[in-house]
Amino acid sequence: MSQIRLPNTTMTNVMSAMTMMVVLILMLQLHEAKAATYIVGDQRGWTIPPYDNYYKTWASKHRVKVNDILVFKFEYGKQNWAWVERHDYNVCNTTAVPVVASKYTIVLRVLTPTTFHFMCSFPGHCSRGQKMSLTVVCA
Ligand SMILES: [Cu+2]
Repeated sequence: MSQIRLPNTTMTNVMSAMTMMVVLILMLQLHEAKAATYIVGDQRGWTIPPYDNYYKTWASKHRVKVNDILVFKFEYGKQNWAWVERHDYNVCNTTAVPVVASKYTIVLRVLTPTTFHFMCSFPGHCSRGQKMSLTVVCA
């Protein structure tokens, strides 16, 4: 039986290279596992909530990070979704909102660690609590 004997230094290099690969793969998997998907409002989705602070409470219970995904689910024609400026959010100004979507589901991947302001721009919905300020933190 023949045996191939690697010099100790080469063996050490091979071993450390293998170890590094394993570490890199683990890091990639951890990174992948860190990205989470959230359904805003949970089973209730995006709608006029039962009480004013419903979405504020929801936002405070979730630590949304960069690269996470937010899903806004709502009934077409009954709600919509708008990404607005803070002052419009604060006073529920439903005119001149910059982004409005009226599809059934909005899926967003948040890429910036900042505070977002969302609302429904249907008259009266924002003032009844269908609004959410969400601070996204670094991954
Ligand atoms: Cu609405």
